[in-house]
Amino acid sequence: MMPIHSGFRSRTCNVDLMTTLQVTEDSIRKTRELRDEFQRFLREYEFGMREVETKISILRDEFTHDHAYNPIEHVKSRLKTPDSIVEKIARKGIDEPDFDRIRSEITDIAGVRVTCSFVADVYQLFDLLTQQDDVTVRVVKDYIAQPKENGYKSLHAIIEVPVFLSTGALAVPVEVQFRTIAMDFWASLEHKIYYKFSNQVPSHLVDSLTDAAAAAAELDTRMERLHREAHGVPRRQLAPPPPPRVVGV
Ligand code: 0O2
Repeated sequence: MMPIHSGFRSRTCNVDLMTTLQVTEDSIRKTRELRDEFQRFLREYEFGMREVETKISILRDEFTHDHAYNPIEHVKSRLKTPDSIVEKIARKGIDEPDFDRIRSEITDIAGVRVTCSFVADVYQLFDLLTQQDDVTVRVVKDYIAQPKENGYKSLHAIIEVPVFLSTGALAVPVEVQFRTIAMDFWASLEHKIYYKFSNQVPSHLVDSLTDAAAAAAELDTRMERLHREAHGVPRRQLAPPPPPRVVGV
């Protein structure tokens, strides 16, 4: 009796085990495929980011050699982390995200931040980059002309650049943020403060930050005036004053 019973039990176990193994192997294969697709997806953005970095660095080198002036203080690039992409998917309420949906709705997966010496440089670089033939401007948010309520200033542009892969050309969106050193200093401190207080910043600090933003703007104006006086740069040689730009063109 025992062996038959055991045999029966063991057959059942084998059937269960086979089913379990099949499911597991299948899910492992699917997970691998998803991982590979996600890596490919992120690589597109990395390539787009590199194209923009190259464009900026060419402009910087050309300025330095031909105009004996470097309007760029520093450039930083970053790819959004998978966690941060997932957070943004949730924040935007994207119910059933697939790669196409993420591509069309999350446009700041690749980001390049260009920190310039003066406000005039910010607009000049923006123009020099966005007027290039292979660059398509999708959205401009001019938080310099229209600062955010908390005092945040920067000129944001979502641009599309072509990336040439073995499979053909691909237009990749890259968010480029242009700002001055003073704006950058303020934004980075504000970011750290919000992080420290998990977004619940005491109101007196919020007020101080708003004051500091005004002080940073005043510093920008004074430094640019000083620079102009010291170098005898007449106004007309600098970039033309920025036209008011519509947020979310
Ligand atoms: P991280 O880590 O810098 O990437 P949208 O993308 O249009 O749906 P979003 O993301 O609000 O909406 O766009 P927006 O207004 O262009 O801002 C995007 C980025 O600008 C932020 O990226 C910050 O880098 C910066 N930014 C905007 N507002 C502020 C601000 O008040 N303070 C600081 N310090 N930075 C700001 P992420 O995705 O928040 O983060």
